[in-house]
Amino acid sequence: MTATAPIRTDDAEGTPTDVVTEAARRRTFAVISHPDAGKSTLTEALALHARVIGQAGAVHGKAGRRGTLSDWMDMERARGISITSAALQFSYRDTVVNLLDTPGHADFSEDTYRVLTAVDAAVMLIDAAKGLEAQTMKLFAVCRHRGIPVITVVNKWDRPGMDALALMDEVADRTGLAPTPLTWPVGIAGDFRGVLDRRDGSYRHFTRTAGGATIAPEQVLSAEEALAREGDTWSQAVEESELLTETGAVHDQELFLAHASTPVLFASAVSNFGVGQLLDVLVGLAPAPVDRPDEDGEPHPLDAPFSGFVFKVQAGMDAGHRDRLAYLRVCSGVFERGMVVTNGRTGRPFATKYAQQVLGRERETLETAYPGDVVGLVNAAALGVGDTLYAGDPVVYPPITTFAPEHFAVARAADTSKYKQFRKGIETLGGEGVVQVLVSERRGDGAPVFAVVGPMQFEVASHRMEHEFGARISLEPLPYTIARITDRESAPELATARDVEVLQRADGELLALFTNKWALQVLERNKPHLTLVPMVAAELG
Ligand SMILES: Nc1nc2c(ncn2[C@@H]2O[C@H](COP(=O)(O)OP(=O)(O)OP(=O)(O)O)[C@@H](O)[C@H]2O)c(=O)[nH]1
Ligand SMILES: [Mg+2]
Repeated sequence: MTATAPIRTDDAEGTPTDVVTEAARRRTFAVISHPDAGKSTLTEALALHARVIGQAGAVHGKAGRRGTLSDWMDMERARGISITSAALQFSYRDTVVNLLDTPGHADFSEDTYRVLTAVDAAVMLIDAAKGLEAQTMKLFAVCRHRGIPVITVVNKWDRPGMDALALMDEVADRTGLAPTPLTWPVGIAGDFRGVLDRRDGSYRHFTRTAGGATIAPEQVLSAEEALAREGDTWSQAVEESELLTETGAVHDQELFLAHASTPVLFASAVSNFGVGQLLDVLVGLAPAPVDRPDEDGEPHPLDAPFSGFVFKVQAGMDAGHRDRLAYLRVCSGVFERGMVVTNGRTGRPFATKYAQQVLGRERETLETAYPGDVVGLVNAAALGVGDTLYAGDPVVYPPITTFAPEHFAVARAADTSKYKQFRKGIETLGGEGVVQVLVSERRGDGAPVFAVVGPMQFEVASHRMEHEFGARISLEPLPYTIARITDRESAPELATARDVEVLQRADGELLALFTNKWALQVLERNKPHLTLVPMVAAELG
């Protein structure tokens, strides 16, 4: 697989082009949904359409295994699910696309949430047969909360599923967003022939390719030709589309950007149907980067000197090199490889010599980046999630929330002679946020506590400790279920209470753990002077 040609960023004279113009041709978005709706498949289909890769599907996985471009971790390939988000940058027509494929599983929702802090729009997938699933609903809520415009894609239309109009009703009733379909399916779910393009009334007929490995040929037909070809199936699509128009389900750019409506497209990611339309919609309708609010809510101008923030840290992408990649979202100015920037958290300089453009697991050197771009900074041991980097006047972007952990377990090295590897692994996984790592003097460094939103995070941490760091661990579950942020003043008194334990997280925050809500309520009632601040619950984001 070869990555895209380097993205042109300089004009003929070699001087940097206008940062505002460059920002205007960036589209930075996340693909989100309930597990299994087809995010990684769609990600690959988009890359295929943009001609970043030559073939989609089985080609990238080993025989008998499924593997997509963005699912690179061995555990992901083995299980067929995404565990960690992946970034892809490519150009399409005159647009630079920064796409982030996220994991759907609720246990990894912190990772998805981190990505949502770094994007300007989201593509929400709905499985045509399953409709709005639990995680989909939570993600719609997170997008509303953060004001992220959502483009909805009804996927898997090649399989039997729900009625298209019924699906639109469900979206309207349950998300509060008015669905405004841009395309409408010709053929019921399971008999996907093409789409009616509601913007010009034309028929886009798709043709299947072997295994969906290549772009599906698309034929554009007029309404008359479509009627002659598809008969009643076409007429039904037209009637339904007219019904939608009568009820006002028509795209309105302002309402979309204001998070009041969501454009809808119909697709089959696995057959590459409807994927070209989605790319065009992303280019045409998805918002470009705008001035990003800083910590105080003050918009920081796009054309200010370089600034950006780290929204994700990932190690272990390259078993041969054991490096650590920090994903930076550029918010203002021009990023140039080699520039020395300041890390706002530490005040220390950071040299950006090893900046890369990321394409799943593949990477290549990146020279210049503009607002909206996602830059991979290699061997960035000094960078943590949420750090702001800047070149000019100091700016601080809002911190990235960690979610309230609900499961806790003590980790111990299975083989005590591997203690060094154990320490290194724990530090790395904690830094990435794979698990939150809590320690206390009483327990000692050899027995850190893993705190997680969902138990699959334990599995990922164990797997990576063993395979990446060569330090197999045992995990002993603890009976706690609730965590609150506390402080140094309250800690001694909390430590004496029953069913409570205070531990320190790697970022210095003190967490009080409770076995149940009654233990917490009793303390809150009897000792109101104690600091016990709730953490963000996973469902609220
Ligand atoms: N029939 C059909 N199957 C699809 C389609 N898109 C994806 N799939 C299949 O659905 C399964 C899940 O696809 P993924 O792309 O891994 O789904 P995902 O949303 O990335 O899953 P997570 O990242 O684990 O949440 C795979 O077996 C895909 O081949 C589609 O359009 N039609
Ligand atoms: Mg996936």
